[in-house]
Amino acid sequence: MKKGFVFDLDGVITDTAKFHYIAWKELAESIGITFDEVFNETLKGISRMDSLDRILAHGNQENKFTPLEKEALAEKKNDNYVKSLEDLSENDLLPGVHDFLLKAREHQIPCAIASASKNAPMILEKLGVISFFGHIVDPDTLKKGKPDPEIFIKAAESIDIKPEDAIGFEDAQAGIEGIKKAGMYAVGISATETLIGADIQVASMTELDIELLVSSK
Ligand code: B16
Ligand code: MG
Repeated sequence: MKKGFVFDLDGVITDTAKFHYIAWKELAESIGITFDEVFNETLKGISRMDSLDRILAHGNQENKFTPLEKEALAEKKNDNYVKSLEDLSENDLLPGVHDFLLKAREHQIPCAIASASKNAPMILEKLGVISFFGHIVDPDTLKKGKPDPEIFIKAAESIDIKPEDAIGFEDAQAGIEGIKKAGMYAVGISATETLIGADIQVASMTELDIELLVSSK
């Protein structure tokens, strides 16, 4: 029997990837780096500074900026990103998410968030679902980002669940790898990509049966 749920945010609870894309594209193009949706896919689940490093390497500019200048670039991107989230509301929850969270509450299954996003608390507040989560891992407290399992282990422990008794929900390959390294059951959520290593994969949360899921080995 599984006893707790750990959710990624972007791509699982809501789709903020398109807003990240627009903000990174604007930043990249302002320093002469071309940026497309294919490259954007490689940034899913990757922290803000690691994303910037990947973008700079993609444009052969990895040694062009000092650490302070890089901080300023990341801040500029984040300011634009946060502005684009102004109208985010419960209408932006991905299909099946609200029902699934209600059922988890009915079954008294504790839930936590394991997102690389420092904006997670603000986003969950705007989506009207923050009260469903017992804990949101602060990415600033992590030594390593996904695919390291640290964020998933911390999330499970924060709701008093052993990783082997938890189910993790992820849309990104790096996240699935982290969940499996943490010793958890992995639910992959993607309609477009095959998530290697996921114990099951669905296109959206509407396909999930909570009773069946908690009884999985
Ligand atoms: P922020 P997740 C990740 O969210 C996004 O997928 C990734 O594109 C983003 O760079 C990262 O959060 C950091 O976000 O700039 O808001 O701190 O999928 O881990 O929920
Ligand atoms: Mg994600």
